Order: sequence, then C-alpha cells, then structure tokens
Amino acid sequence: MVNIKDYESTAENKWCPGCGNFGILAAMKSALVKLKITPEKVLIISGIGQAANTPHYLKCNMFHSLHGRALPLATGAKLANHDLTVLVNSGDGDCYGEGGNHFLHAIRRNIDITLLVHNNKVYGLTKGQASPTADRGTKTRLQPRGVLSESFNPLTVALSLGAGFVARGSAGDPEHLSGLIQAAIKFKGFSLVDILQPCVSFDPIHTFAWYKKRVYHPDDKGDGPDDVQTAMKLTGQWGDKIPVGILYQKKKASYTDQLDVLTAGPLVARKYAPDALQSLLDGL
Ligand SMILES: Cc1ncc(C[n+]2csc(CCOP(=O)(O)OP(=O)(O)O)c2C)c(N)n1
Ligand code: SF4
Repeated sequence: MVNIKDYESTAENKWCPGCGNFGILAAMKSALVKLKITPEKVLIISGIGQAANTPHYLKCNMFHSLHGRALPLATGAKLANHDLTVLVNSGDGDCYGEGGNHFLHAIRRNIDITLLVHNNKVYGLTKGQASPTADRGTKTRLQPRGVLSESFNPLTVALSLGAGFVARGSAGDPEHLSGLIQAAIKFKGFSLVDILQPCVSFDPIHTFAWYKKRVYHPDDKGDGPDDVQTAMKLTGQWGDKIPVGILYQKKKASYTDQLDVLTAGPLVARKYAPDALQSLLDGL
C-alpha cells in the first residue's frame, strides 16, 4: 500500500507562493500513488531551473543534473535498470533550449521514459527572460521591444519525429494532469507531457485565469487520436483555444523492447563480466 505521505519530502520549498509548479508536484504524487508505484521503484532526473528543483520535493530516487542534460542521464539509467519508472522534470528553457538536441534524439530513440516539461514560457530561475516557447512579440525586461524569433512548438516537433505519446496538461487542473501523467507512465515508450505552468512572478499574461478561459478538451474518451494529421491540427492550435489532453497516442516498439540483451533482466542485476568486454576490444 502506497500513499501520498510516502512521497513527501522534508526539503524546504523555494518556489514563489502561487507558482504553477505546485499543481504539477501534486499531480505527480497523485499519479504515482494511483499507479501504486512505491518510491524505491521511481527515479526522477532533472536539469537546471525552477522546474528542475521538483525532484527535491518528492521522496524517491533522484538525480539533479546539468542544464539541459537530464534526458541522456535518464536514457542511461533506464538502460541500466529497465525495472525503474524513470521520469524527467524539465523547464521549457532547460529542455527545449539548452537541451534541445537531447529532446530530439530521445524522441527518435523512443526510450521508455516520461518527460514532464513545466512550460512557463520564461526562464524563471534567471528572472524572466523569454524562453524558446515565448510567443513572438512577447515583451520581457530583457526583450523590451518583444521577442523577434518564432515560438518553438514542442508538441508538433515531437509528432514530426515519430513520438508515440504526446500530451498537454495544465498546472491549473492537477486532477486532469494526474490522469495524463498516469497514462504517460503506463505508455511503453517515450512520453511527453508539456504542461501549461503560470509563472506568477515574471509572466503577467499567462495566468491561471488566462489559461482557464482558453483550454478545452478535444477528446471525450481521453485516449487521443492515433493519426498524425488530426494530432498536428490540435498541436498547431494556440491563442483563443488551447487543447489539453492526450493529443496523440500510438503504440510502437520501445528502444528497450528491442534489445535482446535485456530479456534476461535488468543490467544492474547481472554479474560483472569484464572478460566479455575484453574479447570485444580484442576484435577491434
Ligand atoms: C550551462 C548553463 N547555462 C545557463 C545557466 C543559467 N540558467 C539557469 S536556469 C536557466 C533557465 C531555466 O529556465 P527553464 O528551464 O524554463 O526553467 P524555470 O526556471 O522557468 O522553471 C538558465 C539559463 C546555467 N545554469 N548553466
Ligand atoms: S520564478 Fe516563476 S516559475 Fe520560478 S518559482 Fe517563481 S513563479 Fe514559479
């Protein structure tokens, strides 16, 4: 039996009061408890930023790594021990900016991990510069005349690279978000949940109320479409109407499923066998 208390950490929380990150944290705990996954079976990896502090606020295995570098670590950890539930908490700057290259290749590889991106459209930790997902024209203290670049659309990019599970959630609806996180964890392969996360300190526009007026649920069943064209129409929508939910879902073989070497069990449980490596090296 596992309950929310098992995931409660004693670390002092440094987020601003009212930050959208609190809703995401609550949704994560609820999802793990509802799936009956015990903390020792969970590994959470993060990069750098306010979002990346999330693993400190849960009690389970964690690794707080380098800026933009959570996905390669998660990939290595999943290959070493595929019995673990591996989650990544990242910000839009950390994942789509600094770690953009890793984002692309983790999707291509289809490693069985769940990526939760706290998308607040700014670099919160460094005081509110525009991130890659900021809309063109957005004014910040560093971009007083407005952002000149086009906004990065992570969901459309994920679809174009063949991601099998693409979803958008909202920090303002932790119950719905918990359901999305549960579905993402259950999905065998790479799963992306991009989360609308108000930054109450540095973004006066994208508030909880702004999102509440615009989000809608396009799929009543909740499983998401399985054709890319329909999904692309949804992920391309932004502005007056913003779709949330599973926006695409289709099964395909994950990276770990295709590795024969893992069928005998996780690598961490194997005997150390340096001789096997030596014979490989001798053959080079
Ligand atoms: C290599 C490197 N470059 C830049 C920084 C400075 N830095 C720290 S956090 C951050 C951006 C974080 O933004 P985001 O991922 O959106 O997270 P948030 O704080 O908004 O949750 C930056 C640029 C750093 N720590 N390391
Ligand atoms: S700066 Fe923004 S994202 Fe960071 S904790 Fe404060 S409200 Fe949240």
